[in-house]
Amino acid sequence: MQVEEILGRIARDLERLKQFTATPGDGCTRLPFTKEARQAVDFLGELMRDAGMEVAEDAAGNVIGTLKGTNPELPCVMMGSHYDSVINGGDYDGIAGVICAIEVARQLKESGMQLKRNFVAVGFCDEEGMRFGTGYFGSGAMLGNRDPEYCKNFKDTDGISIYDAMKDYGLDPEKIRDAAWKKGSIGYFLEAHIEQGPVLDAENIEIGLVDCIVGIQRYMVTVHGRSDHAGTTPMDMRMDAVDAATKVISKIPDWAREKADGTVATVGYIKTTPGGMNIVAEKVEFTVDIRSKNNDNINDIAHRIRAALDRETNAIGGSYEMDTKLVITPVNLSEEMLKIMEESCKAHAYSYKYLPSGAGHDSLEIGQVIPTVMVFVPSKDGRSHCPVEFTRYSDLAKATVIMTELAQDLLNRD
Ligand code: HGY
Ligand code: MN
Ligand code: MN
Repeated sequence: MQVEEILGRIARDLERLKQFTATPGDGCTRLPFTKEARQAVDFLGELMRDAGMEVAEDAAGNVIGTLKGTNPELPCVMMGSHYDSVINGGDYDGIAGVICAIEVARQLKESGMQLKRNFVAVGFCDEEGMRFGTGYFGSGAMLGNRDPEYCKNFKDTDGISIYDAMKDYGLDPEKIRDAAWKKGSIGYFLEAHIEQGPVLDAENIEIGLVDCIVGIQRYMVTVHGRSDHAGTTPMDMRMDAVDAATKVISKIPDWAREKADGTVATVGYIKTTPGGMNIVAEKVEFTVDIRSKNNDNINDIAHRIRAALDRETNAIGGSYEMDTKLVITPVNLSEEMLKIMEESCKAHAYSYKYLPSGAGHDSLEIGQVIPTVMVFVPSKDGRSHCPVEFTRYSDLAKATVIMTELAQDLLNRD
């Protein structure tokens, strides 16, 4: 199969998937357990069936296609990514990796090669955590790390819990544990993904071989003060939640910069209540997202945030909560599988580079317990999580070629 033909099918499928968004004309918004998610899952199921796969949707909302091997009792080779997106995001983040997995299945089928192990292509539900502030829901459920209590604990900004959103979508959250695979039944996990950063594009490199993925901690902080009249309340009588919160928020980026090793920290969401121009704010809610290859750095910044919140809320006579949304440690990916793909790159004369991932992925969750590998393709100007996100179909096709060769190697191991 020529790269051009692979490119054509990837382009056809991704162009169709671009239509499944809640914000047409303003990027991709495909949140979990929504109409757009249902449209994408149904279409992915169709593609998997057309590729000769047995298709199922599991109790977490993942869509799973299986190409049967001769020894299905052997641990499978799984490949996939997520079909959900951020709000007003791009058309390639996650979903391109799901399409690459289905294209690998087509390659395997068309090669006529007898496969010992099952090849499993997966579209994961809610990797982003955009709607409920969490992350890795589908891949976490597949590992047995999600239960009905978890589903009740997290709510979206409309106050709808994962639990209720699943019921509205047609899933039974009480059965979420059914999504878990038996320990040892997944032998290897592969993921193709856009880089979402500037490195490959700036250096004109076609393939990124990802050697590690940063750890992440996410928090929702709520600072409580007291609402008062903005004009008549003297400054030393105020319990201004914005005064306290901003003194903490303004320090967070510098605490990350001080690490000087690629550690990052972001406050992406801030909300004041009641939010009136002439009212001293009684409440501020803000998110924190801390990432590093060095887990001690993440813990240190989280600790410094807590200490600053103690200090600044005491100073106004207020209080705070710092709710943990996600804690996941950094992961090193499989050197053996990376080496096999490095040889493929050389054989096909694809330019390549080893690099870390500053973005989390389903591989971050799965790589904690299963041999995992990721391949990046360039993101134009390094832009992602925005409507201008762009990746060439030809780069996705090249990633598919080397991942098919890796899959063929793994699928025939005893
Ligand atoms: O946030 C991330 O790193 C990824 O895009 N979920
Ligand atoms: Mn992603
Ligand atoms: Mn993303």
